[in-house]
Amino acid sequence: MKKRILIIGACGQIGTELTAQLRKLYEPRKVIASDIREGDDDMMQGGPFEILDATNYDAIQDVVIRHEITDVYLMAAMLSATAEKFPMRGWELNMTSLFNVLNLAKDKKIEKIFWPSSIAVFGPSTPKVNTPQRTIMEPSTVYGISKQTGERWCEYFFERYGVDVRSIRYPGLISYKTLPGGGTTDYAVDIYHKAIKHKKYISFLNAETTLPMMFMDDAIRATIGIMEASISDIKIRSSYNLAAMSFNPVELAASIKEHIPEFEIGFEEDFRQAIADTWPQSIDDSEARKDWGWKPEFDLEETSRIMISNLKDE
Ligand code: AKB
Repeated sequence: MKKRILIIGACGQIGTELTAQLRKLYEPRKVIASDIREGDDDMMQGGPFEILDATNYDAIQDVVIRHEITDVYLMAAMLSATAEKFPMRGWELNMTSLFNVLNLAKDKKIEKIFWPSSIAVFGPSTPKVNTPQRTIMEPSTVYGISKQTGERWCEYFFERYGVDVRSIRYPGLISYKTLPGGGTTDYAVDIYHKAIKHKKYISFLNAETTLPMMFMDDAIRATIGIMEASISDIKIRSSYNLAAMSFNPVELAASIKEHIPEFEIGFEEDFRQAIADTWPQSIDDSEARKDWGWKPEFDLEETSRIMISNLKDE
């Protein structure tokens, strides 16, 4: 098979698991991982690896040509909480990296792009419950603005130049294998680690903050699923809504207590509360289900069971 894959940002929360899964599905020598710094032993020994700065067009082009890359998964990004601290750096990384891969595809150097968007594209004026695919979008965070702008550019490059770019709006992602970095939904991973270590967690989001979330295996399946879907099934070229479950910190704590009865949660809001307050509580993902057969497999109960049993063994 001619397909040769490049993952940019392979050592991050999603990139690590995505790379491992792609190396399982395809010949590992045809799955090239890359990041700004080296990854762990599995990453470095599981297949080819390149040090790559996602904002450097020439460097990406060089890797693409040398490895005869057809498909790029662009996973490098600055997430919501960090981007609020470094707005211009967040904008620069998130936009320049996207333009780099869009332009490579426009110039026919690659065939297909996956680019992640986020529920952060929505804002305070968006309907919060069962947020539709198409609705009011006035994001108020740097990260959200970069993702919404990115969606517009993806659609533009598809309409104007025929670039085959595919995207999903990730909710908060939960995994026991990798840690998130710099997001607002990070609490939903940290809470499991603290529950096991200290039987206590202080949440930086308040008790009422319901957010859309997903277990990582579902997110990886969706990511590879949309890339494998037939081109005619991809009807939306901005980004697809995607959903699995929604919960607030109290509901998450209750599901942890099923396994660790002594577990307690406390609350100390920080600046991330204001970010979370602008995001939807739940997402209508019917278009993804209809167009390319998306269906989540993991709910909160199953997520907690898997998280706790795996983290306990560490
Ligand atoms: C974040 O919290 O910034 C991310 C996201 C929802 O895109 N996890």
